[in-house]
Order: sequence, then structure tokens, then C-alpha cells
Amino acid sequence: VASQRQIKSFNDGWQFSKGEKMENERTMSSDNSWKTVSIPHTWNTDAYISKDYYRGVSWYRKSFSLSKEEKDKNLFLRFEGVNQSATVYINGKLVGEHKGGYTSFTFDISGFCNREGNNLLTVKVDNSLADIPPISGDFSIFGGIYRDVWLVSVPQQHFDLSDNGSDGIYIDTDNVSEKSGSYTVKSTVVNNAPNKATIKVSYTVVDINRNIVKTEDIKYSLTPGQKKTFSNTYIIEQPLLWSPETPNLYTVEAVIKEASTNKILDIVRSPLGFRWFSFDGQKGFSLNGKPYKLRGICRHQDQMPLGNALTDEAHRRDMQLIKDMGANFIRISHYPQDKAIIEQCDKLGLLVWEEIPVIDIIPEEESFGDNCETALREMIRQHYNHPSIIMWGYMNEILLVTQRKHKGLELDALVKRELALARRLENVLKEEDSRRYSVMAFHGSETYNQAGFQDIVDVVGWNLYQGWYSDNLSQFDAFIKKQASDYPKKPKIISEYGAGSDRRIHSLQPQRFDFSIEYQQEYIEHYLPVIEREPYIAGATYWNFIDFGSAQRDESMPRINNKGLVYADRTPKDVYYYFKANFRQDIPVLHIASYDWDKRTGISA
Ligand code: ADA
Repeated sequence: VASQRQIKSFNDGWQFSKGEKMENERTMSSDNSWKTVSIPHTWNTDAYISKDYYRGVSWYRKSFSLSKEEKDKNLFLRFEGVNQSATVYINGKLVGEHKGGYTSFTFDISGFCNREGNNLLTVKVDNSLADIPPISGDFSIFGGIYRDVWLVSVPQQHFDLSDNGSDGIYIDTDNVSEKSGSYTVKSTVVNNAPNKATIKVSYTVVDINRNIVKTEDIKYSLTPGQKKTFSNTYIIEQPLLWSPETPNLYTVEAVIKEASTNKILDIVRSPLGFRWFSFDGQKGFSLNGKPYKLRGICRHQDQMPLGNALTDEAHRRDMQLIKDMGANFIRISHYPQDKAIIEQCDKLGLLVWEEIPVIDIIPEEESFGDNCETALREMIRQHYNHPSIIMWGYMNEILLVTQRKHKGLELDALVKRELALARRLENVLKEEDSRRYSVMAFHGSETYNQAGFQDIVDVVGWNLYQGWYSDNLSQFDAFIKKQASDYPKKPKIISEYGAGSDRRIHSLQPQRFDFSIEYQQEYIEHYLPVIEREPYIAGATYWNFIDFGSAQRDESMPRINNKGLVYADRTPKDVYYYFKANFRQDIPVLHIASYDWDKRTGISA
């Protein structure tokens, strides 16, 4: 059905100029520093070869005029991701500013546009700010408008897209079982007209075969300028459950109609999945009532030589490779990633841990905490409706740099600051979402337990590199076993483990840090059986699915972290197939021991 909402790509026709610009230069000039680019774009592909890649200000600009249909509508500009801060102007007037490189933001530009004639959109982008997470980290901070840009036009009555969330639609499921499940749709509708509006709102649930499961039509009256939130709960009998093996996905179509004419004014579609899950300190994870090992990987948004400016197609290909390997879990690390990924996780059946990038250390700036909080709220609101997501994370190895750099009293003060931020973010997380689990990732140090971080979160992630950054592979088993006996109630995930490798390096005597294909294999052959065997380990996410850009790494040229299961160009390494052989129980030929050779050849003894 044709709706009045129109979403138009704003990816083409941009000009880009590196460096700070004077006022009139950025609006008018046609000097030759401006280059034609299209979005997704980053200015930092040099980060693969230079430690000192450009971090600072750059400008983007684009002219546009409105179509006949857009002229009398409410207009919103949506940026899916700009790293790290964006200041947006239309026709020289400030529209708004967004801090945070990994969540989307939407500005109401209705009052800024010339309805007839040309408009000039300019965006100042900065990837050097000291108060936006992350401050440090083992990956390159690629600057730019690196995800899609859209012009969204809606009639006077529409679902609220101004809260940087899920366009005014939030869906919860409760009391889910094989017999039935309930779902609650919370929707916020805006009436921007100068007069009263009578509308009908309906939520149609469609299953994977486009069968309509349920429709409702409710009439409301809205006063001029009113914004109203409705909440409706429904029950569905015998829902098709969502799981990695059966990713049964429903769609909720929320529709606003003009009551008198039944003309459709707005439609927003959201995924809906029925599943239930829990973590237990001793028994690990369970999904839809059954014990379930989380077999996962971590993934950066990066592909040499493109940086982070990837197409949706490239994202989807990664998810397919991950699914083909037999994984059922992904840690979207260390920051929220493109919505194409989460949509694909819903469809393919990959359980998700998503997180904000509070990594290694927190800076002095007071505003840092506020920016972390904003990032967390935006991530949760924007991806709230995706059934694949089971947990939200907000800190990674937060004591690593503190421990290295500081001693004595100073350390206490810093740890207190980090603890205070952790408590604050945990509260924000639960305020935004009380149904999912919270998680932090620690490096292999007892300090986290002593300082009390473990008491704050629901699930503890351990990044463990025994046998890579330290000497002995079997220290991994010892470490995690001790955690299990000291803290039997706390659910545990191995949130990182990994070893680097390079296709050019082979070794007959593989050893840690030789980057040989053989040592990476040996390392994983040690870790994976322990993870699979020990029930108190809920699961694990190998670090990292891909070889990714990290300008600070001197160990290789180009500057990458090469712990990937696939190379930067996505060619699988040997270890990819080792994971596949272990994870894909459904491919019999891989299980040589149980293969019935006689049947295949027709020879019998
Ligand atoms: C840390 C960190 C990761 C990654 C890893 C590594 O555990 O959390 O970002 O870079 O180290 O490969 O060293």
C-alpha cells in the first residue's frame, strides 16, 4: 500500500573538503579543495598505512531542492552514522549537532528549507574530540559520513521520529511459550496540524509468508500540536518461535489512517520475534527452555581498503559467512553498527550482543559521561525491536590502561570514577530496557572482582588471551575454572580470545606471536574444546571475525590486527573451516568418524 511517508536516499551528489573552513568558504566557494564523493564515505583510508592518519575537522556539502510531494510535508534529515561528531546547517543556519559516531540521528528540518528553489546542506564532521567514546582502542577511528543519509518526508500526522529511536514504535514480548505469547506495541503519534485530527491507528502482524495474523483498528482524536503515546497488548496463540535454527520473524505494520477517508498517512514496519532466554552462573545460557551454547565471534565494521564506509551488501555478506560457519552468536564490537547487520541477524538467526565503545580508559572531561549515556540510550532505542538482541554492553577492559599507568592512591581515585560511570550506565540501561541482560568485558585480571565491577552487571565477559599475550595456553582453563568456583552465581562468557595469523607465515614449530597459520590453529584447538565442554561457560565470541584496521599496530604492514578468521578481503583462513567443522553438526560429511562409508560406496563387509 502506498503510504504518505517517503524516504529518499541522500547519498549522492556530495562534495567533500578536508580541513577547517571559513564561513563563506564552506557555503559559497568552488575552490578546488572540494571533491565529489558519495556516501558511505570516510577520509581515513590512510589509516591502514599511517599511524598519524588525519583526525580533525572536515566538511561535506550538498545542494537539493524539494519535489512536488515533499513541499508541503514535515521534513526530517536522517544520518545513520557520522564519525564522531556532526554539526548540520541548512542555508547557513544551524540545524543541530550530534555527538557520537555509531548511532543514527534525525533532525526536523521543516523550518529550515526553501520550499521552492535550491537549498544548501553543509555538515561539519570532527573525529578528534576528547569527550566522545571511544578515547582509545585497538582500531582506527575513521572520520566521515560513513553510513546512509535519508530525507524523510511525512504528513502532519505521523509516528514520532524525533526521539532518535525506532520511529515512535516500541515492541515488547512477554510470557512467551510454545502455547502463546503476548506482545505490547507502544506507539507515539504526532499531530503537527493547526487543527484537530481524527485518525485510526492499527497494528497488523504479518508472518514470514505474508499471512496476516492479527489486525486492530483504533480511533483517536488529537488536538493541534499534540503528541500522544498509546500502548496496546495482544496475545498470539502458538507463535512460531524465533531461534538461530528457526528464525521465524513476524513484522508489525503500524499504520495511521485519516479516520474519515481511510487514507493511509504513515506506515512504520518493525520486526517481531517470540523467544525467551536466560543466563545461569552454572548452567550457562538457555534459549526457549533448552540449554544452548553461544557459539560466536566478534566483528568490527571495517574492510580494508574501504575503512568503515561499507555498503549494506558488504555487511550482509559478512553475516552470511558467519552464519555459514555455524555460529549462532555475534558480539557487535566495540560499538553499534549498521542497521543492515541487525536486520540480517534477525533474518538469519544470529543472537546479538551489542555495545557502546567505552574502552580502556575514561578521560577527565565531565561531558564524557553524558556522551556515553546518550550513546547507550540511542543504541537501545534504535535497535530495541530486534528479537536477535539478547544483551547490551557498555564497557570493555576499562581497567587495562588504569592498571598500567597509575599506582597507589591515584589508582583508587580512577577506579572510583570508572565504577561510578559503570553504575550510571547500568542504571540507564535498565531504565531503557528491563528485559535484556547487561554485560561488560574484563581483561584477565582479578582487579575487576576486587573493585566490585562484577556486582554491577548481569553477565561478565572475559577477554582471555593466555597463550597469546601471555605464555601458557592452559592458564586459560585454570583462570576460568577459578572464576567459576569463586563466583558460581555469575554468568560468564568468553568475550574475546584470539591469535594473529598471516597467510605468508608458516611454521614447523608454531609459537605465540609468530603469526603463523599453524599457531592460530593450535591456539583455537586448545580454547574451543574447553568452551564447548564446560557448562558454566555460556559461550564465547572469538576475536575477531575479520582482519581489521588498527593504525596503532606496528606488528604488520598494512596496519591491521590480523586475528581474523577471514582475511580483510573475506577469504577464509584455515581456522574458519575448523570452526565450521565443529559448529555445523548438520553437515554430516564433516564428521568423518560417524560417516557411513559403506552406505556411500555400496560396499559392505
Ligand atoms: C583487547 C581489546 C580488543 C582487541 C584485542 C587484541 O582485548 O578488547 O579491542 O584489540 O585486545 O587483539 O589485542
